[in-house]
Amino acid sequence: MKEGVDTIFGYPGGAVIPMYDALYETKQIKHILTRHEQAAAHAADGYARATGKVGVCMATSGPGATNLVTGIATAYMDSIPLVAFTGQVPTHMIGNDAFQEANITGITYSITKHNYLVKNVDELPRVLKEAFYIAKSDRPGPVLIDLPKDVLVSESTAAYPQEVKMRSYRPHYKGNPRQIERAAKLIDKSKKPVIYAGGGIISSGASRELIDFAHHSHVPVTTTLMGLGAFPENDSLSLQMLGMHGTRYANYAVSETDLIIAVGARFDDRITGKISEFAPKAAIIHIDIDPTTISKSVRVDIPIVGDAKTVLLRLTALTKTKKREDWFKKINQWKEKYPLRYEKDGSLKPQFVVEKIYELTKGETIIVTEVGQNQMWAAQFYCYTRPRSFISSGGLGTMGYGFPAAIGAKIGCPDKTVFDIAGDGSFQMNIQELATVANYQIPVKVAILNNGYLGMVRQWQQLFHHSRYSQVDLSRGCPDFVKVAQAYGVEGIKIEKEEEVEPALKKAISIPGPVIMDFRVAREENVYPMVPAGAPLNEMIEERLV
Ligand SMILES: Cc1ncc(C[n+]2csc(CCOP(=O)(O)OP(=O)(O)O)c2C)c(N)n1
Repeated sequence: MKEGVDTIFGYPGGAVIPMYDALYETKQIKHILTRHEQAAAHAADGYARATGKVGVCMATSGPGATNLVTGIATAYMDSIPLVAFTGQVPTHMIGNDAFQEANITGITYSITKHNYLVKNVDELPRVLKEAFYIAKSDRPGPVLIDLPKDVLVSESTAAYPQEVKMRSYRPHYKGNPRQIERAAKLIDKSKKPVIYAGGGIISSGASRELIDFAHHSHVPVTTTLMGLGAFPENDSLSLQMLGMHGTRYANYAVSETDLIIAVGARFDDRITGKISEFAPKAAIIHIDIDPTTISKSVRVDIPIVGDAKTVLLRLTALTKTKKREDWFKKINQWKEKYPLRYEKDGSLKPQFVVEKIYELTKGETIIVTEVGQNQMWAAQFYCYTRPRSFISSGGLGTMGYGFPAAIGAKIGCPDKTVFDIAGDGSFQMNIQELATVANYQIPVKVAILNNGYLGMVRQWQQLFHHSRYSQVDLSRGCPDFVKVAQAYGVEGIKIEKEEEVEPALKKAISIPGPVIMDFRVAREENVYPMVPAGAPLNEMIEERLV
């Protein structure tokens, strides 16, 4: 309560009964009982991404704790602020292979920003204060607090600290002024600059500053998957997403640019393509709050360790206004020649479904995705204009993330329409959460782009393994999703033709409760453009070329 927590997503068990006992009478904190601990972690993560607050989840010792692991790793890879509470066997039994004992601090060592095993109840107030501070400050991330049962039932008079005192943890927010001046000079000199913006813009709350800087200095902006929404995609300066399934014009611009201004992005391999040929003509300015990301995979000319918001404000003040007409002429030619597109052949295309969702939901909507082709189509064919409007597992690529994360997003933002754009494979990974949406009547709208395949894997097998479709056909054994939804008391709609899409979506939006939509889409549709793994960014393949 002292940290402003209003919701905990969790699942009880023996070791955390004292925590659940305390929750029994608490009115200030709502507990959402998921049907799997993995879903509790993803829901807390979705809540954090949608609201900007710290997400909180809780599980019992042993299997409860290990079930959180995928969710914690997902949050870690995408720098999402999370505090995970786990129960632990009593302190005197730790190390004895006690019933439901797992060394969860050891297991999560490499996927948490920090973790604690609390052995004395008097440490608890300090640990709690630190955990929330560490989770949300600097480069955010998950923090785990392991609580042995005897500690949970002990009493303490230790006061809750007013502030955090940690000598070894001092985030740098301002950025080195001399480096910022050098960067400004380079930007003024550049003829063909590109801003490459990542999720750091969103966690720093720096969208406004990014828009102002880009317009002031007249620089085109491409974002990563994590950065979608950080810069409005309907802005004339937007190149939309870059990388493996980015737009042709973003990838061409990055391959041609003489200056990359990377902000809150980490040069992930899905962005750079063949690293030795990434942005071959460019100098690189890298602005990031985390010094360990700098020059990690790509050589950087001007590193600036600092908060995106603060540094962008300074850069706007220090740079001149420019036109860069030739550069934009070229970019606009690419945009005209190579728009995102798909073949319309009368069948129900997944891209069409995403376009329709956009048409009907622009505005106060949050799009959450699963992983695979559905995720890429959701990224490509919906136009994101606001931060925190696109929620997806980027770094870890966790199938099963979307549905529970959508639950968390909706709990955090009850006034927004929340869609989970899903694949049939991913949805089945946390399908049990139908019980959670039914129980609390959480009005999440799930649009399953049902191709009966593990579509993204099938696409790779088709393109790079001579169409040898090995273990990707989900059509046999696929349940009737409408009937499954109905079995949980949730509304289900099946859509098989283009003309049914709009009425179905309108109906789903108008229904006050949760809805599952089963879109039977063209089975072998592929995501294009595509940079094959290990190829340079400007070597994209498209349908008509393969
Ligand atoms: C937990 C997990 N297991 C395996 C994978 C590997 N993987 C990536 S995409 C994909 C296929 C996803 O299929 P589906 O959810 O049906 O979506 P589609 O690609 O068809 O849209 C798989 C298996 C993964 N990302 N996550």
